[in-house]
Amino acid sequence: MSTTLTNTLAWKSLGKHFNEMKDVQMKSLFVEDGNRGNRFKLKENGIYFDYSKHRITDETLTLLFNLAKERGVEERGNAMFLGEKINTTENRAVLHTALRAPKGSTILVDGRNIVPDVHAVLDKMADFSNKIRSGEWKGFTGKRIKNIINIGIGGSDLGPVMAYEALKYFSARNLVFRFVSNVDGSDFAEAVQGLDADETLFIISSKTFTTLETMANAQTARNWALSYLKDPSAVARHFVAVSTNEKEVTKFGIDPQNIFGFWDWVGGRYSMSAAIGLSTMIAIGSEHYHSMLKGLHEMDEHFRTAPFEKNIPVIMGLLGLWYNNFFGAQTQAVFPYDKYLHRFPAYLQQLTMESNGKSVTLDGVTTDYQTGVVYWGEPGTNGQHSFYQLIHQGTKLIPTDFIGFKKSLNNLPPHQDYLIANMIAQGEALAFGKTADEVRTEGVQEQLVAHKVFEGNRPSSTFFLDQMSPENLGKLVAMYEHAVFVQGVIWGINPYDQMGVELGKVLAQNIIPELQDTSKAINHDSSTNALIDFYRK
Ligand code: G6Q
Repeated sequence: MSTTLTNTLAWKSLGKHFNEMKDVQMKSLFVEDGNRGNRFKLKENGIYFDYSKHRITDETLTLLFNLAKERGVEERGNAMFLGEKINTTENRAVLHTALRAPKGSTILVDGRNIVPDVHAVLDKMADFSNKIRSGEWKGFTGKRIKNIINIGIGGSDLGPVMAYEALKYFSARNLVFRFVSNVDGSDFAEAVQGLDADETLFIISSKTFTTLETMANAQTARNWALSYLKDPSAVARHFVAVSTNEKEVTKFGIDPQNIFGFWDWVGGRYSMSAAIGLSTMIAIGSEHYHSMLKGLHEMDEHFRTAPFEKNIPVIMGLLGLWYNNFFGAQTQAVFPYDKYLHRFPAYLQQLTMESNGKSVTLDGVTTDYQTGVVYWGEPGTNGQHSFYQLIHQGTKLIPTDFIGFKKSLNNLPPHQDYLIANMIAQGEALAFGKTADEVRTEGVQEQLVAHKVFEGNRPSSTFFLDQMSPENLGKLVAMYEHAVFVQGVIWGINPYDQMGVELGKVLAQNIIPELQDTSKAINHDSSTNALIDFYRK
């Protein structure tokens, strides 16, 4: 990349345009164009995407699209889909999109078509899932499996948890699913409460099979199971692994037949549609799982082929960048108005922040501009009764994504009307607020008027879908994945490595022996030394 981002023509034009836009009120934009709510919306791929409540005009969008062009978003996207090694710091292809490529398609990595490999694993997962769901798979004592515990962390946990919760409605209700991620022993202790080892299956999900937390939990699970089942050969009936490290998995005692593999071209946080989704498939069955893959693939195709003007992830990514880099917004809120999506914001935190939380470009230069924003959120309407106050009347600008469904999976009138009315009302209130005059006409005492004014002009997007389903979940996930990609390309950073996670891991390894052996000399800074000393005593 020869020109730095801030030297591009498009960036400079956006800077000038920002000066014209920074005080423009959305209210005026809606008055000037009575059709704005229809013009700034897309209905693509079963998603109604309303982006009219943003501080943008047609010119803003044109300039943002120019920026995307000048930074090579399309070319880089093609390179990703074709399996070029765009994760340059790790010299890897980035092909989570291949995980949902239809049977029969061709994607080459180092000259090998990887699509048949992907489908072989999917078939193996389906076979295993069917056996667990039907009771054909028996535990060591001959009982059927009733409990499934996924042990994994980060990308090997957040996707499976989120997807299980999101698709619980479609899950086999005779099976219990629990997830252990934290190295805090309480996580494991609580997960096995009330369960019998001879009815429990552990899925050890770890790409590397070396992660401290997962290995500690896997070992504890092994001890827990064997304290009841006694015979080490029971491990083969109660433990399976999802990993790329066959050697370490086998050492652990897991039958090589029961390893579900994936590849180095799938990043952890992009792996929920790889074999890391095994718990999801056991929960919802292979057919529903394939519907989820279909949804992911449809969004991949939309992103790959739609022109920028009609491309949901492109517009999302650009809007985020507009607020982050020009308005100085620090965070982005995501509020799903659907209880099943309650872990979606947590999932997105990793996807977005681990991907774009970088301050060095692909060329190794420190950026002179802001990159990844802080993602956060909770399901609506709960958030409305807590932190929404700050978004409405606080001093920070917080662009917000609302996600809702027309139909509830649980038809209990009038709940859905109440839920969706609230979602729509929040976007309206954020954009248009309430003026002092409007407050006065309500007869509010003069000394309280200022307190009851809502400034408005606070941006939001609304994503409206038909109903929560495996396919729609797939679409939502891929939509955010590609929006992250768009931003990463424009910022010129690598969304696919995570060097920042490494340092803490290394330092913890140094401190573990110092906690365990109190005679060891400690040579850290005075704060770290004192903390270690406090724990030792
Ligand atoms: C994700 C990260 C990270 C990773 C975990 C677990 O993109 O790389 O969250 O998923 O550290 O790693 P393992 O699957 O190797 O245990």
